[in-house]
Amino acid sequence: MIEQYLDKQWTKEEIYEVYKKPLLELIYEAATLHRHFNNPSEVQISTLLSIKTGGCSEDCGYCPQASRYHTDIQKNDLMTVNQVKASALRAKETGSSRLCMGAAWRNVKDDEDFDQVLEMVEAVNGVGLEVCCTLGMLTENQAKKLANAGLYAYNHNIDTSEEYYKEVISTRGYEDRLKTIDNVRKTGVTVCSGGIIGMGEKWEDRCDMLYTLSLLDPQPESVPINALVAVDGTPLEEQQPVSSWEMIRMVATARLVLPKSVVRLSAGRTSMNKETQAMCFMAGASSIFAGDKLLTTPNPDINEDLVLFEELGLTPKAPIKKEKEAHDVAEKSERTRWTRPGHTIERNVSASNKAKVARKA
Ligand code: SAM
Ligand code: DTB
Ligand code: SF4
Repeated sequence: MIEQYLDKQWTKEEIYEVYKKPLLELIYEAATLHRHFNNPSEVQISTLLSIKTGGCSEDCGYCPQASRYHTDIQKNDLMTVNQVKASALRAKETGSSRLCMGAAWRNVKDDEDFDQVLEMVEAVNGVGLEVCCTLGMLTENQAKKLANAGLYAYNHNIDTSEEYYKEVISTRGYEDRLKTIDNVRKTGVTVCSGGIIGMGEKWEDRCDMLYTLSLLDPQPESVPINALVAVDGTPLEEQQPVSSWEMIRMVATARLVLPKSVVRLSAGRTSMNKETQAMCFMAGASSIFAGDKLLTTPNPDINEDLVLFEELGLTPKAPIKKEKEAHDVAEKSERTRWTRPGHTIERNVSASNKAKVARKA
């Protein structure tokens, strides 16, 4: 059974067939394959830290941090290196092996803020955690600088299928996402890329997203599967939550299509009961984001998660040791032209207009 999933070049149709399998059969196959590469009792814990919150120029329809929408978040400038270090120490104490630092930026700029992020990467490395960043689009030089500072992983989600992406975001293109992933790949930094379900996409879009990830060579080391957190004020505020079965099905399909990747059960866990999460672990999820906050939205309390681990006989996975690699960085920063498709997405425009009215009131 396992052989058919190893070193496979997928077609979209084959992924559709996997996604549509009877659920229990799908879970059984995913669980079997999962055991081939992983210790099923170990689940990796990552802590998210929003190092710069809100005020973002982009129009991502799911995101509470886009300044054009009226959402109830606390904006914050870039944190200090000491604040980050203190958070890293706390994360380590509660069993995290990775700290993922997120910034509400469209792309990284070659400025003092980026220099400060490089210092943060060094500081978190010093604490003994795997360091991950998600800072938006990145040039090859910037990726190399992060690698030299000791970055372990870079998170850059493709979010959905190329086709449905155009229904969610107009201020950047799908190709920019792929280009950034490629820039990260040119360094020794591992790639974390996945997406969100529950944004109004068809089930085929979810499979097409997995198809795009399967074409990356090598495939991403980790693949976060987020369930949309529908935040008031965002264009997607009225989306109905995905069902438990859809989440389990998506995790199991990701497990089978990307056999060597770590599948991360990401945003949306506050709406999932313990049994759903247990089925996701069974179906091959082996990582979670822990801590009572994701970037801006709630997440289960760490103590609740540790109780769940105890109940299920799971243990947190230790960090992977990685040496810093030396990469030559070109003297002059390259001129990368990121795209800005700028097409009209009605629900994004309508949410921005509502925000303008709310601001005036
Ligand atoms: N600004 C950077 C970027 O967009 O690449 C990094 C931070 S961004 C918030 C990281 C990822 O979080 C997004 O690509 C998206 O997949 C996920 N995300 C954002 N808002 C979400 C929401 N409401 N529900 C689920 N996932 C979300
Ligand atoms: C990912 O795939 N999910 C995380 C992380 N990568 C950066 C972010 C989830 C954000 C959920 C909405 C919020 O808290 O703002
Ligand atoms: Fe900005 Fe990232 Fe949110 Fe898009 S997902 S609005 S780029 S913070």
